[in-house]
Amino acid sequence: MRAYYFDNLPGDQRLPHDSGNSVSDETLKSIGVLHWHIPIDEEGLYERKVDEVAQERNYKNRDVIAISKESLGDQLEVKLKTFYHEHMHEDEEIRYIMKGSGFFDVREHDTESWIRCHMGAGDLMVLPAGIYHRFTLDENNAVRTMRLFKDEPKWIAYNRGPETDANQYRVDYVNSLQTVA
Ligand code: KMT
Ligand code: NI
Repeated sequence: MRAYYFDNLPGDQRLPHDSGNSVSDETLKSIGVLHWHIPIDEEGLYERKVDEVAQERNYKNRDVIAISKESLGDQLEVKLKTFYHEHMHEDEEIRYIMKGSGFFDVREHDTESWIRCHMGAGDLMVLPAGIYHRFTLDENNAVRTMRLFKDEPKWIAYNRGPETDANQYRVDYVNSLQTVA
């Protein structure tokens, strides 16, 4: 996974938009974003390693979704619009890329900059509850992702606005950042 500051220039969301400024794991960690790489191997050893992370972090449920023209047809563009709208969840967002690739953009709270994370097969990422983020496919235009959840899945995406700024999960997230600084 490579992380860098988004360039904020106009152009298709699927393009890299790479400003050339890389973002370190330390910076990602400071905003609560964690990631691992568990290669997808033919013997299926990755499944056990994903199970280990899931067990350690108490993720009890999971599913696999495909985001592609093939699987979603005309709904692909609709779905992509929703995913690319800046939002938050009241639970961690855990994604393990099994095939294809895509971009997770996360908001750096201090600077309001977008950090773009390019995720490919084998990349596993955890976004904390309350972080503002968005997702898009890249130019390969297809991804197969495992979604992991603690207990029952909380599907709701809250689009950013005055209400989400006051959401308790958002407030807790912002407070967690201030204790580090
Ligand atoms: C989300 O909530 O942002 C998503 O689930 C994005 C799609 S998962 C590749
Ligand atoms: Ni999300």
